[in-house]
Amino acid sequence: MSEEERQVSPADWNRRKFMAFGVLGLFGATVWGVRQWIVDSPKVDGAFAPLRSALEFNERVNGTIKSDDHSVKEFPKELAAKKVRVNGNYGVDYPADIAAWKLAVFTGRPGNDGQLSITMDQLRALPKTEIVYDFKCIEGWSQITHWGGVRFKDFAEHFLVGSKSGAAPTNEKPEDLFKYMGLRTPDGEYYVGIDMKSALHPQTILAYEMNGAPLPMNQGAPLRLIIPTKYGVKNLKRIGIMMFSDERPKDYWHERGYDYDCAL
Ligand SMILES: Nc1nc2c(c(=O)[nH]1)N[C@H]1C(S)=C(S)[C@@H](COP(=O)(O)O)O[C@H]1N2
Ligand SMILES: [Mo]
Repeated sequence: MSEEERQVSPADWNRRKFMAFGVLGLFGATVWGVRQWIVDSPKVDGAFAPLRSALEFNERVNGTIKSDDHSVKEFPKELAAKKVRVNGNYGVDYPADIAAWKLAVFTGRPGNDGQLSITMDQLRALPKTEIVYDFKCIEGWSQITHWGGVRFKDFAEHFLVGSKSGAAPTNEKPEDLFKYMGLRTPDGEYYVGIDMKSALHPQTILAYEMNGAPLPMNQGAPLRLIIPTKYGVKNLKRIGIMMFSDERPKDYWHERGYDYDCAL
C-alpha cells in the first residue's frame, strides 16, 4: 500500500470514485450533446450547419492568408510515376470518341454568340507546357505525376478575351471577365467549379498528355484539368463543357459536403 492509500478511509475512496465517475459522465454527456447538436442541425450544401460554418470560416481564412501566386513544388521528370493511380470514374467509365470530340465553351461574351466549339487540333496549336508535381487526393494519397497540355491562362487569353466581332477592347484581361469557371464531363456526371484566380494560376493546365503520351481514357482522354494548387477532386477528367460566371457553378463534391475551394 502506498503512503496515500494508507491514510484514505474506505468512505473517502467511495467519494473519490463517485467524483471521478461524475466528471467522466459529465464529459461524456457534453461530447454527446455537441454531437447531437451537430446531427440535429439542418444541412447546408450537404454538410450539417455547424460543420458548414467551420468550412466557410476555413474558406475565408484560406482566401485571406494564402497569396494568389503560391506555387506548388515541381520535380524532375524521372521522379514521375510510370503506373499512375486511377481514382474516381464518374463520367469517364466509357470510351470517348476522340476524333469527334469538341470542347463546348459557353463564354458569355458578345460577338461569338457566347459559344465556342474547340477541337483538339486548335488546342494543340497553342504553346505546350509540362508539369511534374505531387498530385494530392483529399482521401490521403499523393503521387508525383507528369502532365502536358496548354496553360489555362494561354487558353483564356486566346479564346476568351475580346470577341470575334472585335467589339471588346483589346486590353481586356481574363481575370477581369468572370469570377468562376465551371467544368463538366460530356455526360454531366461529374462537375466542378473553380475560382478564376486559381484557374489562371500559371501552373493550371488543360492537359492532353500524361508521361509524354496521349491521356489514357480513364485518366480523362482527350482533355482534363490539372490544377496543382487544389486537391484531386477539382482536377476534372474528360472536359466536355466549360462555362464562365460570376456565381459559383455547381460542384459535385461541394453538394456532398466538401469545402468548395479544396485548396491545398
Ligand atoms: N470525370 C471525373 N474526374 C475526376 C474524378 C471523377 O470521378 N470523374 N475524380 C476526381 C478525384 S477525387 C481525383 S483524386 C482525381 C484522380 O485522378 P486520376 O484518376 O488521374 O489519378 O480525378 C478527379 N477528377
Ligand atoms: Mo480524390
